[in-house]
Amino acid sequence: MEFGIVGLELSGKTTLFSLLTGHEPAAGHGKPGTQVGIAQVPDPRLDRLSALFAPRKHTPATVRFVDVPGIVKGGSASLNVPELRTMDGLAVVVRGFPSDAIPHPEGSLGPARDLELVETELLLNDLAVAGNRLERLGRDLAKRKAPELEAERDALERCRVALEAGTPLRRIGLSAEERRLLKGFTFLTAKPMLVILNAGEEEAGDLGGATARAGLDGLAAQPGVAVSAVSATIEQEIARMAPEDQSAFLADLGLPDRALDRLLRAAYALLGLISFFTAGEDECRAWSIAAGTTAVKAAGVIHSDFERGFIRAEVVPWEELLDAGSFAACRPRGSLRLEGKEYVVRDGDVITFRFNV
Ligand SMILES: Nc1nc2c(ncn2[C@@H]2O[C@H](COP(=O)(O)OP(=O)(O)OP(=O)(O)O)[C@@H](O)[C@H]2O)c(=O)[nH]1
Ligand SMILES: [Mg+2]
Repeated sequence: MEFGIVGLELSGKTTLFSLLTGHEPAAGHGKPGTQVGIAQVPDPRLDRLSALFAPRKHTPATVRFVDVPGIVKGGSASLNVPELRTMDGLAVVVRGFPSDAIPHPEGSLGPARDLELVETELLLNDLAVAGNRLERLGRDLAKRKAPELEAERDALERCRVALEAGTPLRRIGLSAEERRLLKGFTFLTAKPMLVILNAGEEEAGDLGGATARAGLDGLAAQPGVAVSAVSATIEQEIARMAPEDQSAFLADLGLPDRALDRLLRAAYALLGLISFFTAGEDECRAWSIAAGTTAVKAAGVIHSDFERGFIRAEVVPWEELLDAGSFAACRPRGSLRLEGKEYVVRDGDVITFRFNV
């Protein structure tokens, strides 16, 4: 899974990126302003499985984050970052922390206004992409009629009308066919959006209240939108501490959990992702799949051979495996099930795939 971190200038994007990935960007390193980092997805279930199997390898799921330069109002070109286009979702950071030392590009705090500014720039960027393509399609269609091109034009036209009315594409309910036709354009407003309020330290103990006061809590009702909150600087300080010290500081600030746990949980829910595990003495590993994925497709996430030569899946829910203490002990209890290709994998399943190639 990949998320692009976007937002107005000085909203705390890079601070949040470092907090999530542990990657502290060095000045002048790589492309100016664009940073890529990997977050390991915390999962206590995987930790418990590793405690049981003591495997040679412990492999959490990962999420890739890309941190890009701030969006400048009226400059939707600042969104022309190739890395952003392939992302599964966008994390939009809006500033909620007061500070006299750090200027706000709009001159004052206004999280809801800032989000609207970001949304406008996303809309304008998509509109430019749709407009360019429609123009070229118009020229091509004048020369020769082609049903595939006409279908593409109709889908793009529908997008343009929505975008001009200020409606992000994630809200217009694109059909599967329209999605197929539009896939190559990687529209930014079609991507799921995780809005992250970056609240001040004094609000860290009441992030839910901060989100409501900022006028952002209603957003989560929109399709493809989720809302979360952090207090980036202070939470980054906590993230840098030794794990055994973190909970005392979290409790002290009134934070319910670590920012990493909170944000990745929100991101998984937004994208409709669940986790299954493979476990043994060799490796305990978490895999992310879309909810509703069948066993044969889940096998393919591990290796295409697993999918091609799929015979069956041996499935046990993680708690039952831990209760039993080993796969062998699951058998007499009847908790290890044999499932076929069409079995729909559940969150927390531990799966051993049998295959033949
Ligand atoms: N007080 C306070 N300061 C913060 C917080 N988050 C970020 N900052 C500060 O705000 C400044 C900008 O933070 P960055 O993380 O660099 O913001 P950015 O959005 O990446 O900025 P650009 O990439 O320049 O657009 C830094 O001095 C941070 O230390 C916060 O939660 N509280
Ligand atoms: Mg930055």
